[in-house]
Amino acid sequence: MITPFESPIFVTRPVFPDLADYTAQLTEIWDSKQLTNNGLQHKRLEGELAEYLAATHLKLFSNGTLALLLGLKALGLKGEVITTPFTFPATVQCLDWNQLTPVFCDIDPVTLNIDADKIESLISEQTSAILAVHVFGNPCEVEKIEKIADKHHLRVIYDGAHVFGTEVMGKPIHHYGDMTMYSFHATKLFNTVEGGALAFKEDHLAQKLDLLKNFGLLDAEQVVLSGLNAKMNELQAAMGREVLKVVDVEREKRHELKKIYEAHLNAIPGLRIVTSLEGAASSYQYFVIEVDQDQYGRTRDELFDALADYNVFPRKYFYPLCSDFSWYSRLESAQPEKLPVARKSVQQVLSMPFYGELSREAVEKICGILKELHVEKKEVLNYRK
Ligand code: T4K
Repeated sequence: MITPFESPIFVTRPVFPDLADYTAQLTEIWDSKQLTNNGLQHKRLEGELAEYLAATHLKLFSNGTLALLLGLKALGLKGEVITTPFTFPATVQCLDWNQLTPVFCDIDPVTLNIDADKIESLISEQTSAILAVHVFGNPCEVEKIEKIADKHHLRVIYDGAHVFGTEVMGKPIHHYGDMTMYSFHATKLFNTVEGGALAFKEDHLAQKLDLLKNFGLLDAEQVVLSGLNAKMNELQAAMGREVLKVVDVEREKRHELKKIYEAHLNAIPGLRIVTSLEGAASSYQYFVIEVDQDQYGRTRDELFDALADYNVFPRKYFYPLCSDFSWYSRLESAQPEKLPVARKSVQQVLSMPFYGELSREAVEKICGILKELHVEKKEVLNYRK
């Protein structure tokens, strides 16, 4: 048996900037006496990110969830929103908090993104938008979704929590749809510890979002709408400015690790690498496999448990399906038979350790472990007895 790792290997590790550089930013914050409420660091990061991502408008938030929640609010959506059951709970919880009803659409078996070909049949008179997720950093079929939305006069919002800096057909990914949310959580390729942003094109949304994230305060004496506190503070913004300096290096390191995983895993029966559609880019946010029990000889859950003995701790992103949340049990679109692909994938996915600090040797060893744990067909018969 391959010897277990000495220390635990997690699904990810945050990107840390140079400590001395961050400390220098902190000194500036200390001198300025401004800790939050649209200070200098906030203004600078907003500008730097808009430039880096080539966004017409970009607004910062205290986290990705509040960015999405308030983005949906700013668009004034009503009724039903077609979305995916295969996502982090935040996506659909943002609909709940806006009194919008999710209509769950099944997913594509290759990318695990919403299946664009199944959206149209779910549109009703109540539908106001499509909320799609670029799952694991692999882009949705943005052009197909745009055509459907144009035909039926629907808004399109992307949960782009996983697609920082990704392009589709030579354009920044937020070019597609009315609005894209980015998450800058510690576990994301680009982080501000906690944080998020909205990228959008319509000018009138800029002031609305500024108001929504700051209690609806127009000035010290006028409250013009019902908002929330969703502001990014100066320490977060300064962290982001330093992480932005190293994010390209991080992406390149992950690119190299992905190649190593691919080279080894393609030879192991029953492990499918979740990929982008032909020709589409990936953000290198997660490296995800699907475990086919018949060919691999173990279920995903058995593999997950076995990896723990080697001190390897992947994650079952995204398990459970959002459509299985108890409060959706009466929704027709949440019924298990309506979502066969999502239902199968949710039992098979495993997000493997994937972050720049992980060494080449560690990835090779993880692949060796995956090979060691593969059970040959004749062994499977004995194993299951
Ligand atoms: N939409 C989608 C599609 C999302 O995936 C997410 C968030 C959102 C929306 C919401 O965006 P935010 O509001 O979060 O900006 C993590 C993250 O908390 C969450 O941001 C992320 N998606 C989700 C996929 O993963 P957990 O509960 O799995 O995280 P946790 O704490 O178990 O961390 C995973 C591993 O990372 C740990 O085993 C060790 C490592 N880690 C983590 C942290 C926080 C570290 O080494 N250091 C750290 O500081 O949710």
